[in-house]
Amino acid sequence: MAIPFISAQEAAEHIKNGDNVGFSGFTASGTPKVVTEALAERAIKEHENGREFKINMFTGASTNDHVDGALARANAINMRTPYQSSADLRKRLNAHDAHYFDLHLSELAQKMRYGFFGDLDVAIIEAADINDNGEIILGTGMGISPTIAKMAKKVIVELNDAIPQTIRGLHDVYLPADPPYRREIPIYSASDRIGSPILLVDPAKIVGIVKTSAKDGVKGFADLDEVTMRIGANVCEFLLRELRAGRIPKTFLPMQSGVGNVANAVLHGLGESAEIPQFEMYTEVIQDSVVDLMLKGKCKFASTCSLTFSDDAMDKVFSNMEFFHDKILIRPGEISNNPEIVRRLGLITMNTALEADIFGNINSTHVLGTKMMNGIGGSGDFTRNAYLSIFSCPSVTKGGLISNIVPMVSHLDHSEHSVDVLITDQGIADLRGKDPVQRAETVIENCVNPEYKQLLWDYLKLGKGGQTPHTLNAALAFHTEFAASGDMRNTDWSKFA
Ligand code: 0RQ
Repeated sequence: MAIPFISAQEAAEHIKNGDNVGFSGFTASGTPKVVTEALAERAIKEHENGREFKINMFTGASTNDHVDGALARANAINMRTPYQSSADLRKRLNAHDAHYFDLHLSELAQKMRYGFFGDLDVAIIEAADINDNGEIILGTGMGISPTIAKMAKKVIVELNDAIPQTIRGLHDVYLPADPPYRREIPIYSASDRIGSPILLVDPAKIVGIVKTSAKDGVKGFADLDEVTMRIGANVCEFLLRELRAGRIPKTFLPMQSGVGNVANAVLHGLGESAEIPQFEMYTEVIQDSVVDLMLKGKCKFASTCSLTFSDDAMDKVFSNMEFFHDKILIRPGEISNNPEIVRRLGLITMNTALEADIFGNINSTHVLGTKMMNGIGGSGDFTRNAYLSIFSCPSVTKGGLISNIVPMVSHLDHSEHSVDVLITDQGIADLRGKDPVQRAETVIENCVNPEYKQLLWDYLKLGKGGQTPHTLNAALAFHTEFAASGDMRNTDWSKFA
């Protein structure tokens, strides 16, 4: 029987208050765009009529404004996991209007299959194509799609004709068996294909197809500023140093890079360096810079969970698929970020910190210790298992009122045990093989902004010994000082002596 075409409003009627709902995609790429807008309108009407209407949301990573933005504004989210970057949702979860729990992106799909979060009522999946046998060609991001397609009682498909049909063949849909039957995931190099280009969904579960033409709407990048360029240059310098010393093989190793301007600057810098050989990427997101690196012949291959490209870069790729089709694979998040593969392939990982402490611990998620920014994303999946893990951040933020290097992080995402190198606009701190005091000396000397150097040397001197010589009542003084006077530079250690 043919799968019916339905309106976004009809599709939204299939979702009930309290339902667990799974979403395709990863970042704005491959994420649904119209059913959630209809759902948000419905939630607003229900609330106006005095009825409760909130859903529990499971996504690949962050989404787009049609999903997190619209549903947050409608106050239609009871629970949300695992990563988000919406200003409206951020407000809701920091106010506990929405219950948010953060976890490593590679873990969500398997934890859903293990039954940790209950049944999945509905999956909303964006497709570039679908037939009546339930064979789906996914959009530009895969996320948790294979798992939600399997688990959901009902599936709604958003068929998006803005996705070029030339995307066919880029996906590698694969579901690992669950313990005790799991075997090794047979990826031995970044370009190994292990699954199918098609996602198969039981057609009996598909309640309807909703048509859309909305683009992913990924924004392009701001021009690189001086701080970002200096961080990028420092990361490149460090990698070259490692290559020359033979600690990175001459053939190089696959790279993972996070999202944002710094990641973009680093990749740009690698592209400019004649000494860096051709390399591959095994990562969760590829951005515009990777398209240029491929065209230049610098990046040979990218395994990813999404194509987080601006419209221009997307057009460049999809109008030249003869060139790109054997250079990109889009995988599920649990494979793109899989710790087993990260360790096996020996990835060089590059992620961004909100703040780092002098001992090498990293806070990637909580602004000033309490307010959630985005979530841990895939940074932990990669960092913990890397061949070489690098964190970078600007040395200061808010014009110097905040030092991003502090005595003790106000929230811990990546511990000292997982961080090999810290890089800021000021320089490079290689933390490998150093004890905590040696690490602190290296970080203060090389990474801290001159306006905060003396303050941090003085903090180190306050310590009365121990493996990690913290002064516990002073360890968060930068943060309490910022809360009191709005400027961490006013911190006065004499209060703690
Ligand atoms: O505030 O928005 O008011 O200007 O935080 O800071 O410098 O613009 O940083 O956009 O590169 O994001 C860690 C959040 C960095 C991101 C994080 C303020 C600062 C600004 C943002 P404004 P920037 P970026 C791959 C891997 C975790 C997940 C991850 C992230 C705002 O990289 O979410 O790595 N990482 N995933 O002013 C108070 C500090 C601050 C601070 C910055 N120390 N204290 N505020 N800010 N430092 C991607 C995926 O997993 C999908």
